[in-house]
Amino acid sequence: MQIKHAYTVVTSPGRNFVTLKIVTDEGVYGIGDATLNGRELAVNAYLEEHVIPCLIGRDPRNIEDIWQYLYRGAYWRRGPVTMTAIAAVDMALWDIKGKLAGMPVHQLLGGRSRDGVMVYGHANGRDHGEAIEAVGRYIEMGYKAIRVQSGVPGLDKAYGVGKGDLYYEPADKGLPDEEVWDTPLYLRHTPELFRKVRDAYGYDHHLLHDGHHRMTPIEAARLGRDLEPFRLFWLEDATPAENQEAFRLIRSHTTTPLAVGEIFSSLWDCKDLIQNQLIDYIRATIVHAGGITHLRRIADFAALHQVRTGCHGATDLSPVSMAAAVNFGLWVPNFGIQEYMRHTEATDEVFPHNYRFVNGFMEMDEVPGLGVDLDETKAARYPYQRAYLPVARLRDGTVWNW
Ligand code: EZ4
Ligand code: CO
Repeated sequence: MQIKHAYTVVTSPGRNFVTLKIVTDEGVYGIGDATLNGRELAVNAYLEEHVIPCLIGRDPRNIEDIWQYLYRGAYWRRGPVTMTAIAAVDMALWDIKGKLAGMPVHQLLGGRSRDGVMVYGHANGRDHGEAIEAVGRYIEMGYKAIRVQSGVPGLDKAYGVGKGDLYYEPADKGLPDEEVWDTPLYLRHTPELFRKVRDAYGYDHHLLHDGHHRMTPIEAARLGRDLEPFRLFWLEDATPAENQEAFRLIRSHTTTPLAVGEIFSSLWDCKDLIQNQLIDYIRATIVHAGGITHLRRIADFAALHQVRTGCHGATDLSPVSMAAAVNFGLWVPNFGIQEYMRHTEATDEVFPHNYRFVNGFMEMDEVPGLGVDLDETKAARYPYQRAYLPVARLRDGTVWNW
């Protein structure tokens, strides 16, 4: 069996997605997500110019060999563009293998460890009142776990506050927007937000929060402490993690569980965090960390250190990624939680899928492969539109972490 051809599809049903399709000489095909928010065309060119020509003629069943060929064989290792491209190939090959076997990918990985994967939704509002109301709507929808983000009085914009109710999308068309950020203001208002949410709804639901890299380690330590009475499921991206040592300081001050890793591209980004048990949840995800083949390695290493998975799953990860994540989450023994942001209806139509939200959990049937497809006719209706994530600056103009 050989890979006969492969190509990418760029589509923008509300936001940009890059999808790789690999077709075999026997007609079986697989798809993989290759979307890197704000840098979509870099991955597209990496695949078209440098990866696809090397795939033609290879045996698509040799997933591990192709992974090693693309990782070691490039000489230049790691990095988000490379690892997203490798992930797209890897996902498509697992999809093909599942279809050949007549089994879902979670069966190939080792079968089901659970019936469904717990997901968390995104309640947010321009102020505490709106955010608290939004939490109520997520509880009504059946969510067991809810991330809460609110605007901060005195700031025009804050991370995680959407324009509409259900479809949070951080990227904007055109060149990057710039937003002003003020950490002391945020630190003053955030514990109060969680006190009000607990007062309103009690302690029966898991609450999560994303600091989105804005704090220094000592600021994050303070927030973690201040949030302890409200029993968070996790505080995410408390501080940037290029320096993995930075988490030691946060860890030594607070028992609020810590999650990090949505921008990691390999095990090497989280090796120290995991082996020193500086975090509780690893958020590395299939599409940005080298596919199922590599995320499985990260998860197995994490399991040795009692760190559980909490994969990224924002709207910039396509339904192909979500289908892969649900398969992975059904299997992985040290599963923690899966992020889930609803895609627009147009996106769901371009990517018909089997996974579905049932009472706080994502479920899927025993369908061969990943259980997701790409409708290329519909995809062609939505041409690429340049879009970027915002850039943050402090009040004096200094560029900060968005
Ligand atoms: O900002 O996916 O936890 N989720 C997040 C996301 C990220 C976007 C960046 O592309 O932090 O909203
Ligand atoms: Co995040």
